[in-house]
Amino acid sequence: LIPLDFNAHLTATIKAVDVVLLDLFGSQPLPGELERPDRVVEAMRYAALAGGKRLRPFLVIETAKLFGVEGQGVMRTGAALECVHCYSLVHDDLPAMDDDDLRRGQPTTHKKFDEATAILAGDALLTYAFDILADEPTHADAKVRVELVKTLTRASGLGGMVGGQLLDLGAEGRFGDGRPQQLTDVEILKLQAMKTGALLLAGCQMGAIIAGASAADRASLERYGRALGQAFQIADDLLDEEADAAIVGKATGKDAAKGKGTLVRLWGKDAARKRLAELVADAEGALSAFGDKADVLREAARFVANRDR
Ligand code: GRG
Repeated sequence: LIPLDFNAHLTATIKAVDVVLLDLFGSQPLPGELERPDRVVEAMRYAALAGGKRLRPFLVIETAKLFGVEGQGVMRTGAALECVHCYSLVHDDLPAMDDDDLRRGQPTTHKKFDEATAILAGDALLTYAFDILADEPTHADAKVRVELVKTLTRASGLGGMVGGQLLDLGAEGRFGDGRPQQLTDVEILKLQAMKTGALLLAGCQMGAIIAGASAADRASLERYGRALGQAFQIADDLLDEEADAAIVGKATGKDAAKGKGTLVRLWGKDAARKRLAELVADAEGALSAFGDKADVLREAARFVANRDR
């Protein structure tokens, strides 16, 4: 079970991250910018501030806290990562991708505004993430800032989230003869590690980088991040299965095609739940060097596995 104070902690983090995002999405141009057109600023705020669990910034904040590091730089790092996550959701919802009308219980950005504005708001969120990381208030040492930029680029780009999204669309049959492919579990694990795992792992890596963690501590946190990423995805797929089962007539069309590419479909729900429990245990075990200090991250692993949203 997730203790109540974990939920309270997550809620406090959501509020703190929102304050930072709101400040970053001001309408005053930064040096070098000529103007921030209101419509894009409004769409960025809409996309990034309308709900969301803020799991990725939470990982940055809690990972850095293990080393006693808190404050503006950590918050900006978490906010930058959340900008990339929010951009991915805006673009994923577009008609050319998943074609969704609702996100976080509200109209998707392209429904609320229009497709062109949603594409541009996503682009602006993505590019701004790297501005935030590269700017001095994030860390006094330029080498640390470059490492943060590099880590986020690799997690979100070609060999990370973008590549994973492409593999996913391919598996749904979007680029070939239109038939969904039945992936093996190894292929599913790779796709998911890229599409969703990479940003969660990046949260742990970036928290460790900004805190100046040792190579050994970074390796432990990466093991934690990888297990958490897999657990997140299995939990997400179990939630999707439950949502599908609740719909009379079961999933059809694109949802049925998506289901084929999940471990839950391949292994069955019971085996997936068993694997989920193993992953939580692995995530918890990866934190043994940090003792009690890492209890919040242990609870985060349980939260990710047992969440209902
Ligand atoms: C468009 C390049 C590009 C990539 C999109 C992450 C992604 C790739 C698409 C999202 C599709 C999706 C719903 C995947 C399932 C896992 C996932 C990322 C869920 C949303 O993340 P949460 O639960 O969302 O952390 P909140 O709303 O809490 O921020």
